[in-house]
Amino acid sequence: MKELRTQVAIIGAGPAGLLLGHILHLQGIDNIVLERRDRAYVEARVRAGVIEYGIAKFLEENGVGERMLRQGLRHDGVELRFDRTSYRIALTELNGGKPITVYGQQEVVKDLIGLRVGFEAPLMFETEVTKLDGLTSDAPFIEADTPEGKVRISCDYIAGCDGTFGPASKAIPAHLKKQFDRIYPFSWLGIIAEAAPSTEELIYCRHERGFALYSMRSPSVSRLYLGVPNDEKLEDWTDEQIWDELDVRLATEEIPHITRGPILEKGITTMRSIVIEPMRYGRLFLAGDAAHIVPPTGAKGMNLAIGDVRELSRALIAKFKKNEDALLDSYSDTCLERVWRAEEFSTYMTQMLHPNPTDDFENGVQLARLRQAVKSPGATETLARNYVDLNSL
Ligand code: RFL
Ligand code: PHB
Repeated sequence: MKELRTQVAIIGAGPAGLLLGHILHLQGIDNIVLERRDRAYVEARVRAGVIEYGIAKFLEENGVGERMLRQGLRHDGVELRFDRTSYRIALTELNGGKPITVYGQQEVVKDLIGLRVGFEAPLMFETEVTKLDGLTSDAPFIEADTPEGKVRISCDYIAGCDGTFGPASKAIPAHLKKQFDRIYPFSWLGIIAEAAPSTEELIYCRHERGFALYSMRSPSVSRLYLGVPNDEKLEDWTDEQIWDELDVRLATEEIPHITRGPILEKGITTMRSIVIEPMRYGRLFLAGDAAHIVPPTGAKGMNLAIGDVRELSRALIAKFKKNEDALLDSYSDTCLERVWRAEEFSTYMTQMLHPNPTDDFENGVQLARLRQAVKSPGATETLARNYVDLNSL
């Protein structure tokens, strides 16, 4: 078996793993990023779209903002729509001038991979980590399958940035780990279409037939979602049926029909919440989806992942540069406070926007919450602050 040595072994080349690797590299801390998929797959994976204010600033500070600043869309508000009426939440105005940025996660990933390849820093694709060991010793290691055969990497620390299904969180012994779970009875059917958005700002819509979200990626590309029951099959929807349903749920006098165009991608995402505690076991640190999942209604998943990396990079830099352990020791608690806050906000947004076909009491409560969100200045401000900058509050 081939043997390698590094200071930090990073599992996963999603936004969390790539950004952590990039920041450590800038500080001269050796690291290897291992990714089980190939580069084309990772760069094409369509996911998040909304970047919080403080998270966008953090990307800029670390030299990852150049294309985001040029091509990302600055948004100053979002719309909540229910009872066939639209209400604008003035995000920037309610946040001391802070906007959000709409910029696709796969673009962030492409930018990070471009930087890493440019620096010739180690990034191994098609390399699946199969074992993590020695986590409570001072000589942890991982083993991985690469296209050239097995490799063993010994290191000082391991960063588990390997998403929901990766091996890192499973390496924490069951009796030392708690997992908090919630699965929702609905999913999102999402499309990306080559169609000019009919709206300038995102629209979160509660319609009695189900949730709908109007988002976008550029002046010529729309990103749209429909809330559907969990047993819904993608094959049961023709493109025309998807557009028709979006029209029904999102139509208003101003936008009677959504601009249609060729659908480039479609998929179904189940809605779930997960928190794993703690986010550290010995020399293993979890970051991003490896430690927590939020339903996408609050647009928090990638932001939380980057928030974790902000903490973890600081902690590792303090350890390697000044031999200080304090930030590593507080990492899990510091992150979990922010994570639970994001879970709360994502639950709030999810619950009030997805009508319940079998419970009209629940529907009454949802509408009361939505009315409060748009009519009570305190509630509107809280929503705006959480939406724009939760990870930096
Ligand atoms: P990722 O992106 O899942 O990356 C983990 C990587 O680890 C690799 N991996 C392994 N590599 C080597 N060996 C192994 N054994 C491995 N096992 C796994 C995987 O191949 C993968 O490349 O996790 P990361 O970096 O923590 O990033 C998290 C985000 O991807 C996620 O939270 C967001 O996409 C969530 N999300 C949203 N977040 C936002 O902040 N704003 C949004 O607007 C937003 N919208 C969304 C979303 C997620 C969605 N889906 C599809 C779940 C909308 C949707 C529809
Ligand atoms: C997206 O643009 O993909 C998007 C936007 C807002 C969300 C979730 C996804 O809450």
